[in-house]
Amino acid sequence: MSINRFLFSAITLFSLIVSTSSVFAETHTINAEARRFVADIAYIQPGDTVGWINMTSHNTVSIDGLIPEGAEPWRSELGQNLKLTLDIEGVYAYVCEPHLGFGMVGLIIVGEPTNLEAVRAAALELQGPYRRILGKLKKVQGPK
Ligand SMILES: [Cu+2]
Repeated sequence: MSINRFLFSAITLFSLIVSTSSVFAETHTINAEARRFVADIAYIQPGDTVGWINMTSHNTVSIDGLIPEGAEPWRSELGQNLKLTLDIEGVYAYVCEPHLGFGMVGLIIVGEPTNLEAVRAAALELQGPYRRILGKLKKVQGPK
């Protein structure tokens, strides 16, 4: 086998592995526009990735008790364009700490919002500007 032919086979095999493993996973962009996230409610599927962009002067911080059980909490650095892959189904609530007072909060719904009632109950306990999350939660329809 010539070296070219070997390389061709190796590349073909590699492409096949890469394409089959990512065939269903998508990346969804959340744009930090002025003092809001667009989309403020992102609907994605388990295994998809969310990527926050234009995060200069912003951050994204998940809220304890307002993400599905077993999911990893997150906290980005100020100005960091964070990418996260979310595998566990449910509702995830997060805020931008510097602009929380402006209502810069967001939700990510992975698959069905199976934990919506638990998240709503936990959100009722929040204080001050964190309660802006309640308004967003009202826009989410319960699981089918
Ligand atoms: Cu912000």
